[in-house]
Amino acid sequence: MWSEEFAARYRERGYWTGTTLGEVLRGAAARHPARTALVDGDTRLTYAELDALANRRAAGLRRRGLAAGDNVVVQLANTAEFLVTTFALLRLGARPVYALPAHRRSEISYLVAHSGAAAYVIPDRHAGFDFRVLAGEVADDSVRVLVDGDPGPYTALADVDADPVDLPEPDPSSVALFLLSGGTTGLPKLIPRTHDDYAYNLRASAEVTGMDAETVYLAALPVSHNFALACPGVLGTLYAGGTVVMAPSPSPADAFALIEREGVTVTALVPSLALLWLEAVKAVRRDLSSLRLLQVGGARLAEEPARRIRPELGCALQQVFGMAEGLLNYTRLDDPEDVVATTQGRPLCEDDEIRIVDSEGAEVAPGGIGELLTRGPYTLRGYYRAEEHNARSFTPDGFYVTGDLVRRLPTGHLVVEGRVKDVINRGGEKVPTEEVEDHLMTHPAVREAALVGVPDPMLGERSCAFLRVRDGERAPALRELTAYLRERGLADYKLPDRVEVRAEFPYTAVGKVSKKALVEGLS
Ligand code: OOB
Repeated sequence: MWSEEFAARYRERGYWTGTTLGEVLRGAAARHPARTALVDGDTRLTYAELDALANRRAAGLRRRGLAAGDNVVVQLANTAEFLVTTFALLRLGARPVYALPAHRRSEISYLVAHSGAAAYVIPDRHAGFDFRVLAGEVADDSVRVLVDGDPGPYTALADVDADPVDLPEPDPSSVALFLLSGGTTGLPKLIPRTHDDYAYNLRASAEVTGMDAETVYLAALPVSHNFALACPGVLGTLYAGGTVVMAPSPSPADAFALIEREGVTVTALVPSLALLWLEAVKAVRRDLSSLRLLQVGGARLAEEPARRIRPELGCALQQVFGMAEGLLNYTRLDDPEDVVATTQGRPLCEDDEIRIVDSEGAEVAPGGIGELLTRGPYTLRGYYRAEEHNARSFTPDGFYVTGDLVRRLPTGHLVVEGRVKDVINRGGEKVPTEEVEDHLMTHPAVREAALVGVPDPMLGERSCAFLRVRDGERAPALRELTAYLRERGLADYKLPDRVEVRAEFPYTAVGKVSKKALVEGLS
């Protein structure tokens, strides 16, 4: 957490206002109770209704034994229930740990154990998968399983309901929720976000995208991810008094129909989906004229598609270079077209401190490429329960070491040039190589494994598993390998796209596998 000195500075400058995230909804409901807050299929909730549901759910959770300070793994898709549960937990002071819908036994069992979860919230089924079966595998009797839909042997969320009670307001400087890190070694890390810091995050983001009560935001990306949650995402939309429209998927078929039906004005995509939309818009005859702004982030957007957004989708583009750890960079609505097409934006806050350093930690010359370090009012100072890892991820004076290689223009805009961290960015989904390699290495035929990103025109990168096989063993084919990893409970997006077998691996001078040489040897 931040020192008193920094906390005082951030309060004094008005970033931290002492508002809790629960109050964000309460305030909006007081200002415009009758406006539509949320659309999910045929469900439409006004601000007053959403606020009241969250209060009832909070009281219901408390009656079932949940209390302030409890951690709760939430794995819900883009549904109304996601927001009701989120605000109920926030008001209670219980802390959501946001898992992605794609996560499976390997990820969830770790999250439940690492957070010491008191509860696990799931849909009954989603995208053809039965989450109750997963719950049976990861949750022992100490973890209460709450189900949106048919509960099976567990508790239905709909029954977690009671007359509202007065709950003490959580301390605004305390942890409100946990996001998952996409960009670290080994297992996913938990990022603590406080009420103060996350409220600033969503408020300032809503301002920088020009959100107001007329905004209709389409949640196309998973709302359990920072981008669609609070940059400005669904929480920023509610703060501004606009309407959140939950999309069942980001496919052009689903999304375009909702844009037309609900008059969507803003949405956010990863670059691979933006490419897909650009292709689909030629064939799908839907009225997208309400769309004012498309945010694109999560991975580098190439200049060519960036320049096609306005003429072909008929809306402005905003590039977003962000991270669950905090720092957000946005191109501004009044930036020149060239800046919007060729940079990944500039920091959200004047007090986002940026350092760009070489491998020795010395600042590079202005305009040079180096690793981005950052410190500021909404950037974490340490991961949850990860002392050893924190020693490597932060400088002694508290800068977060992002692992991203950037260059800064005289205007302050950043261009992302690459990365030094060992993560594959597969269309915005972050594949932590070490985690997958550890799984690969458990395969009986595998002696050594290296997961490497290879360039891909659609996703930016795909993953290739390089294997050395044990003497006398047959190399597993891609299908066998992915089946094996699935069996181990790994999320689908982490499965290798390709397998290559090598007798020997190239090594660097310090004896590490040279992933660079492996990729260069590919045909
Ligand atoms: C977003 O958050 P995460 O935590 O899934 O991933 C962060 C990492 C960054 O460190 C960077 O490596 C990469 O994703 N990234 C980009 C990028 N935006 C994120 N790389 C190049 N260009 C971009 N525009 O991905 C995220 C969080 C909030 C808002 C938007 C994205």
